[in-house]
Amino acid sequence: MKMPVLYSFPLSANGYRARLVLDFLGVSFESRTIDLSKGEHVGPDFLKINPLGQVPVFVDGDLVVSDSHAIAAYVADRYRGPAAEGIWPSAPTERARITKWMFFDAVELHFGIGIARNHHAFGVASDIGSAEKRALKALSVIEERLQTSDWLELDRVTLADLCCYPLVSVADEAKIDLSRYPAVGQWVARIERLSIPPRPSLAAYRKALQRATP
Ligand SMILES: N[C@@H](CCC(=O)N[C@@H](CS)C(=O)NCC(=O)O)C(=O)O
Repeated sequence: MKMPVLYSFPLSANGYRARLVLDFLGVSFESRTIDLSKGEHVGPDFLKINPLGQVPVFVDGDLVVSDSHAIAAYVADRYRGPAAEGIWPSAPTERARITKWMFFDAVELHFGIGIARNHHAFGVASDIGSAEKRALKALSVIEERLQTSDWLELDRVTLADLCCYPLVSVADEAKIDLSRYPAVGQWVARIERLSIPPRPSLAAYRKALQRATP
């Protein structure tokens, strides 16, 4: 059977989300880099895979899944076992509680922290005031939730946490100070104690590029 392929870019928080879930579940996959800085995401070959020109994309046989949240849900259904049941339980009520946070990430954290990070770290022009306002509001909601619970839903780590963590983890690159959100900081540390790949980091990426340049 052919190994599934994840198309991604090391600095992409969305790509990281897909990789995080795949690694958490111990799924073997081939990793292919689409270099956004070189415009490979809008090249004809990649546009055939995702006409939106975005990473990540997960290709499993004939199936092509774009969007990190869709990939997370798919792999947790496809590679069923105790770990997948833990992070993505079958009960509709539990799924609804988790899905709510996956959409919260895709909308509130993306248009808040994600846009602010693109602005500050990658120089993408945007309405930074409105992105920052949205980011702070979303972090306040997470902070309030985590004041009475270790995890966003249920009594353990789930896709709710694994999907919201990537953008929260790069808040520094969005020039957002997490020290104002102590419960969020403790939750980040709790997730980082799990066996997960390191978060995307512009500084680490630049260092790696320097090392690779003769
Ligand atoms: N909702 C999508 C968003 C994907 C996305 O915005 N990917 C960015 C990289 S982090 C991208 O490919 N941007 C290139 C572009 O939109 O031109 C997801 O969760 O995967």
